[in-house]
Amino acid sequence: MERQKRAAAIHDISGFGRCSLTVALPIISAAGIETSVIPTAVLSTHTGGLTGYTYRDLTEDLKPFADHWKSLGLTFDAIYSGFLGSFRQLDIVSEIFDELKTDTTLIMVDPVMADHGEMYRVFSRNFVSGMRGLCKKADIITPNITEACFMLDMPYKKPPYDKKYIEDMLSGLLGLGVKAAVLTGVCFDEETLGAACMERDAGEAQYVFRERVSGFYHGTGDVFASALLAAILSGKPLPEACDIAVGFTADSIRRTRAAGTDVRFGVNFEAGLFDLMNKLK
Ligand code: PXL
Repeated sequence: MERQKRAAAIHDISGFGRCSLTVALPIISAAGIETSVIPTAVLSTHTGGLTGYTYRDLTEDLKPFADHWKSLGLTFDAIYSGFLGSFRQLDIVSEIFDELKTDTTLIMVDPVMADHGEMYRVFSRNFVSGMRGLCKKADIITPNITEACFMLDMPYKKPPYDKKYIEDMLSGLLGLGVKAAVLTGVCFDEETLGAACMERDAGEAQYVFRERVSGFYHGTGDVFASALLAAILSGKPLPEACDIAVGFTADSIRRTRAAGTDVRFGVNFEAGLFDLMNKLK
């Protein structure tokens, strides 16, 4: 039997609202990958449109978590970071990458901090340069268009986009030193939405689209990135992994829209896990 892969996910736990660890853990685990977690903060809900949430910052716990794992000799096939609970965590997570990675560990950074042209309320603009630094340590990064614009100092434009804008952005992201960049929220028309990826060694951009569903559904970036990592660790080449992740995310959004669920409650990815498992076999 093949050795079971092991990933570490470094995100917050938002108790309600399907994002970060409540998404990453089930999706990566469903792919048969052992998934360990380092929680960056514990909130009652995410911060996107819900108010009155509790917020327990776990900055002081991150390094002791990693030190303990190191003392146990644990190794990881991937370390995947997402929403960080404080500015200081940018440096701490960077140190954790150095501490826990081996020659074969894939480092994936989702630079969660902004969307639709604006920073998330909990982050200030000085978070951007720190996140750019963290991205430089990654093998693969998965920003949305807003995050990519902020990190590259490019002007944010409203969709639809043209190829030059997207490919300049992908080249700029590769210029940070990563092996691969995956850009989410890519669209060239009103009907479709998807992702674009570029690998340092392949050069050409690859695109994946699905039919667009109207509305801004919360947590879809985390659903996408988690499915992408699950597919990569299952041995899929990056363009195929992107296709699987875009399909999984689009299906989750479609289901949620059909049910009339509040967009802040996250998407029904749960009903798609069986399908995802079959695709990853
Ligand atoms: O889905 C990104 C995310 C993760 N975690 C928290 C968030 C957000 C986006 O708003 O607020 C706590």
